[in-house]
Amino acid sequence: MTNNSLSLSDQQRLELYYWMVLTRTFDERMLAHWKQGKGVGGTYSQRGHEAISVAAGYALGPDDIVAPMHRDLGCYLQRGLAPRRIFAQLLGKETGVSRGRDANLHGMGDLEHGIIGFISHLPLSLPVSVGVAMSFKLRKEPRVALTFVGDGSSSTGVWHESLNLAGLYQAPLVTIIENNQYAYSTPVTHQIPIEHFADRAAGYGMPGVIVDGNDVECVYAVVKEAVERARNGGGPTLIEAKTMRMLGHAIHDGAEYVPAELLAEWEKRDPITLFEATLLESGVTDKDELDEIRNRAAVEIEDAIEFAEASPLPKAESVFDGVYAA
Ligand SMILES: Cc1ncc(C[n+]2csc(CCOP(=O)(O)OP(=O)(O)O)c2C)c(N)n1
Ligand SMILES: [Mg+2]
Repeated sequence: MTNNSLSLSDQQRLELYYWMVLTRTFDERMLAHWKQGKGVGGTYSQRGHEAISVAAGYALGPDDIVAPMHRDLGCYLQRGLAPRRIFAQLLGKETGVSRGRDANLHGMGDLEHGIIGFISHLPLSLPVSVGVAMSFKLRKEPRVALTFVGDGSSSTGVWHESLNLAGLYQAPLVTIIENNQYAYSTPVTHQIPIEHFADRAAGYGMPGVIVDGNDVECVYAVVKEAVERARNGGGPTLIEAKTMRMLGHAIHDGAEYVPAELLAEWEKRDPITLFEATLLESGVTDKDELDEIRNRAAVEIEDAIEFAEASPLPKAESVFDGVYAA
């Protein structure tokens, strides 16, 4: 595992903490909402993925483009999508990101924030991101495309074809495999004949880096280094961030197939708890300030829920708005 030296200021570390807590709070309130029968679309918990999605977004420059997936709520938030718009999206409201066309993270993108809408058919955000990266290269723009895939989606043919092209053309691309040990009910040990997904990178002529996906500062350092290499003409990087999916595939899935001991082991390595300990031990902050940040996040998410609930559904006559081919 890579353990790069830290290059973040105390202020930046507190910002990372805020985004992680905001993501966790959103996630917990979203699950509670669905358990009360008030949810609409599919609901994928991000629990355990906060360090990866927040730190990766944080490592990008303002003009870079990111294509998050269904475990990357932290990246959407960190890149500037307001919690109000995301909660409204999940309730299928007119004020949601896709204006009520989908009550899901699927399709949730906003190019004003440099976010490509999530393509549900996994891992189709990857070939699109390779294309975006190649457009930057051909136009000689110092910009980078970053995308995420799950461990399971990285075993499809299109994943391999895309990485091959990215390596061949030296695309300014950073792609992160969020290895959360499961693809729905299939454990990684039943999926690939090698131990590390990152070892596949050699076959595509790019560096493959393994990082502890529950250590936000390590994720930041590794992604930042890859982003700057890509920006400076050094080509693509494959990063494997090891973590654990702490709940089922989606809210309907109780994940009884995941051994309780495995979850208990990973629970001890919760990314937010770990980071809190680091922040306190290194004297960056104190308990009062962490409480204040958590309260701020809670207020923001309650506001988002109130806003989303009070928002209207889209009007039936608007159904063809935005449809440009028939
Ligand atoms: C081509 C395709 N097949 C099946 C699905 C249904 N599906 C959505 S997520 C998922 C599991 C993906 O596992 P992984 O890539 O490990 O991501 P994780 O959910 O664990 O983050 C499946 C089978 C899909 N979206 N696209
Ligand atoms: Mg997975």
